[in-house]
Amino acid sequence: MRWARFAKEVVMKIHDWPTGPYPARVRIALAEKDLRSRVQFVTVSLRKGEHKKPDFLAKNYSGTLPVLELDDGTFIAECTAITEYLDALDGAPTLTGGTPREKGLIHMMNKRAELELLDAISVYFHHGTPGLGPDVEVYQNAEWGFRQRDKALKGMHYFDAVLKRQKFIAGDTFSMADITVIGGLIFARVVKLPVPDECEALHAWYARMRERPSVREQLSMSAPAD
Ligand code: GTS
Repeated sequence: MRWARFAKEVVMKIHDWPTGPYPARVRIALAEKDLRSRVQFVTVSLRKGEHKKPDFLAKNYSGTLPVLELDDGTFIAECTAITEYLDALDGAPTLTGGTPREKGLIHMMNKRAELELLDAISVYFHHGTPGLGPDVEVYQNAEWGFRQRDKALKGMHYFDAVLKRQKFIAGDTFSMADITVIGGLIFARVVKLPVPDECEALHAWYARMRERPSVREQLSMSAPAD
């Protein structure tokens, strides 16, 4: 496909915070797709609140990382959207599904991984802990934060049950949904919310995930190994 060949030559920029759990999702996807060498990373300091400054908000209205910048000046935010873009680049998607059924299931489980785990832990981090510090966290609601922490714990049990009946989060192949749960467990470690011991299938799956070079490399940056 001509467009795919063209896309392969383009160097992309990704604005991110190298050790962040959401940026980890895109970095793992890049490694899985062998696209790292095509990306220039631009660090945006979360601790200094650079992601809430007008310069950055002009790139991503939501003020979150990561953001993909294409060479025509297009900005694509949201990990799911960025992963879709990367996965479509070579015309041979491996992370977001090939058939309509795979795509449907992967998107459903990916959204569940965000709602029930990763986003819940993120809210806990920003509301139930000091988060990024008083200069950046201008509004905090601890009660909301703790409710989201409890939701994430329930989410861990849910994904444990899923993994008792199938090998990967969205079925029998590794996908974007696995990467999102990995992001959730990276964040869980940051906020010291361990996966309960009884979630044996989730523990076993994560041990397998950590053997993947893409995940191993990211974990060596994000957090000390378990
Ligand atoms: N829905 C967004 C996505 O999927 O891209 C969420 C992105 C997100 O929350 N990113 C974090 C962020 O910008 C980065 S990190 O915490 O994982 O490093 N957080 C800063 C903030 O103030 O929300």
